Amino acid sequence: LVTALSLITVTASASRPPERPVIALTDVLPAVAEASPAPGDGFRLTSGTVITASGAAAPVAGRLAEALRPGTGFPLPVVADSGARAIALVLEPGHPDEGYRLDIGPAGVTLRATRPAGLFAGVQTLRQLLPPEIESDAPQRRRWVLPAGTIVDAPRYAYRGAMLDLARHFHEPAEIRRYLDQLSRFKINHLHLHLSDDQGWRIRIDSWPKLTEVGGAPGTGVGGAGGGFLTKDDYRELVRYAADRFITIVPEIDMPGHVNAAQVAYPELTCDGVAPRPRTDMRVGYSSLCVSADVTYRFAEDVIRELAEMTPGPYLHVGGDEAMSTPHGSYLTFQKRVLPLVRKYGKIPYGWHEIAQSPSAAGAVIQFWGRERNSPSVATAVAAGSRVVLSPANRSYLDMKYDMLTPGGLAWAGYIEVRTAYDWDPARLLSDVPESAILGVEAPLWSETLRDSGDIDFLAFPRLVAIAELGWSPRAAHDWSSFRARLGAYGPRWIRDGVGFHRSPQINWS
Ligand code: TNX
Repeated sequence: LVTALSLITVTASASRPPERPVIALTDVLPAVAEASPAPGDGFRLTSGTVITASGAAAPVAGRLAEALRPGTGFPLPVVADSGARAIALVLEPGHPDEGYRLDIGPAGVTLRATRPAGLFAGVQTLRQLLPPEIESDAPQRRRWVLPAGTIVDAPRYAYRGAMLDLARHFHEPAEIRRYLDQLSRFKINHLHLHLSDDQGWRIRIDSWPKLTEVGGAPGTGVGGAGGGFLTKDDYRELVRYAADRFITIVPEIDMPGHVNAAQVAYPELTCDGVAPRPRTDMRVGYSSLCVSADVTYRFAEDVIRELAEMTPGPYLHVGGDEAMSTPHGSYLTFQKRVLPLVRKYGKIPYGWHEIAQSPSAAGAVIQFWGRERNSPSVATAVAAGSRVVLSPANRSYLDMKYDMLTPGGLAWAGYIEVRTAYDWDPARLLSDVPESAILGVEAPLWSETLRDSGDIDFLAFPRLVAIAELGWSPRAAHDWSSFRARLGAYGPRWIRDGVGFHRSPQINWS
């Protein structure tokens, strides 16, 4: 009888094609920390596959199902438990923060993490292990097979960010949601919104209503095109949308420079009380709040309080860059009063690296945008307990042109082709700052030349992925030829997803 049964099994398995995956376990962006492929069949998704999850894992399972249903046409119900062939999402202790373990075999898939954020990261990996047609919005007739084996993965840095400048050109909530969707694919977990600058003010502040009535009016922004601002409801909705994708919104109000739009709306924010003219050019460094005036600190406190009230995330960014019209002593006076206000409203102060010149920046997060290999003021702040987010302009600025021929973008920090964005080590950028003080990396996208999502796509992709890999993957995984191959293979996903990425000549796009 035993022999007869095994004969039947052999015949049955010989009559169906092997479940051969088309993607290897390591073909993931950003690179996974550890992958152990297993010989034999992978897991085949069918119309009978179910996703199991309970409690806090259920919403993440819902996101997975939403991602896989359109391309497969399968129902993929999310259920509490089942004996059926399943993709199981399990929350359990013992995994690192945001880390996960993914086991794939012919009988099923198990994704384990300690927190829902870890499951979500694992879901992004799982999506990339299916063929690119999975990105289609209509059912594709093909086999859907995941490669067999185990992935154990966790981020190198806690902070992996992107920044979008809404001030120079406003971007509608729908465009921001679209960017959030793309960012979440690559395990980016912070979106920094640059909400005010010389050309415009983009977030409603109830106690200073003219900020948006004037500073967000039509015609505000570079070139005088567009205009607009986020209402408080828009902002809260974006915070929620981002949180569903395990992304924290970091709001920035830039002070004491970059304030021309605020001063046009409220001339009392200048020292002579005279309103400056609205600005639609791209110059920087000419505006400053009046450091000796009390109204300046009422303004700063009101803005910080209202922003803190609608921001659940831990950080509040107060700019501080390029204050070329604020004398050094005044700059220090200003930061001494303003940085503690961020703490007063329960947030961790965050600013561009110029704030490190102020002793009040102790314990703040410092965003380094320079190029130097050492920065004495940043090192001093680090010694006083500050942590650093790295955004070197000549590596991570997504608004820099790729090369001489790039339409749009700027070039003051140099051209940044994909390899330039990829080939650096966050642990070694600042020789006088220990790696333990590096909170992570961020890729800023300033919007002087950006009008719409097409412009965002073209400058952000593929370079954003290079920064995402530097932030997520262990240094041992850093490898240009591997990155280049994985990026080339990702092209068809972006095409299906309608993302107009730069076809970098450094990459063989498949
Ligand atoms: C510098 S870097 C700026 C921004 C500009 C950007 C353009 C930094 C903190 N400030 O005001 O938009 O260059 O690349």
